[in-house]
Amino acid sequence: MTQGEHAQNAARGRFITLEGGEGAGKTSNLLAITQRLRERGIDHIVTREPGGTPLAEDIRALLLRHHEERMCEMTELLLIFAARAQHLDQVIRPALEAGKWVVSDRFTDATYAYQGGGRGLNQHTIASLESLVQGALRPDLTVILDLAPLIGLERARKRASLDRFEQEKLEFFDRVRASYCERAAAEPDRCVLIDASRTLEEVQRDVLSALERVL
Ligand code: T5A
Repeated sequence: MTQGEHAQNAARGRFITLEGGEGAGKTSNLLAITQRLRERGIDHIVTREPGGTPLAEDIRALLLRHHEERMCEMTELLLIFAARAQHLDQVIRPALEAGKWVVSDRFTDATYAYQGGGRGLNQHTIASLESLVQGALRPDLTVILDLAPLIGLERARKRASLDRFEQEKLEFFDRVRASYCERAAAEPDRCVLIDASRTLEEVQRDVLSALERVL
């Protein structure tokens, strides 16, 4: 790396993502992260996927809504990456380049878990789109909340009516979970797997300890 690239890298904000199955507690734990960043005086933005910009939120609505026509797996995958391209262009890259930290509720690990593990799409296809849309950009830290799907879906069910993904069969979510665990094991420097079946306080304590890796 040249001196200029070192300086550019040092000035760039950090990119943190939260992942996990349905109702694993991403949104609840995101609050703990942003509170800690505020306490440390770190300028940051909070965003989510699919979504994060008005156009990408429209794509999110299309993805989560029930349709009479079956959405084929490839359409779903391309819509997710279309939303991501918009999100990266409008929100994530500009923030990181301005030195802000970005905390995102889900990112591409969700695509590997849901479209790869859950839907059974080829990992190489996902990896090609990841390179095409993101270039070399990857999160600096990914916190994966691990929870038995039955518990997560029960939590999600209590909170709101179930969307198109949440109505999948339990086996789908078992594959999603297994895929997240595989990713955590394959990339231990970036990913931290946290047992989300405990109390929110216990989970938050581990999430904040994982955050120390990048602080
Ligand atoms: N998707 C997304 C893909 O298929 N591919 C992709 O590439 C991407 C990016 C929407 C869907 O999109 C799919 C996956 C999703 O199905 P979403 O809205 O982020 O993504 O996903 P959801 O899992 O639906 O988000 P939820 O808001 O339902 O779940 P969270 O954020 O994980 O959970 P949270 O914090 O809202 O908590 C749920 C409930 O549990 C309680 C909370 O108070 C809340 O009521 N709770 C706890 N209760 C007890 N103990 C704890 N430790 C608790 N933690 C939270």
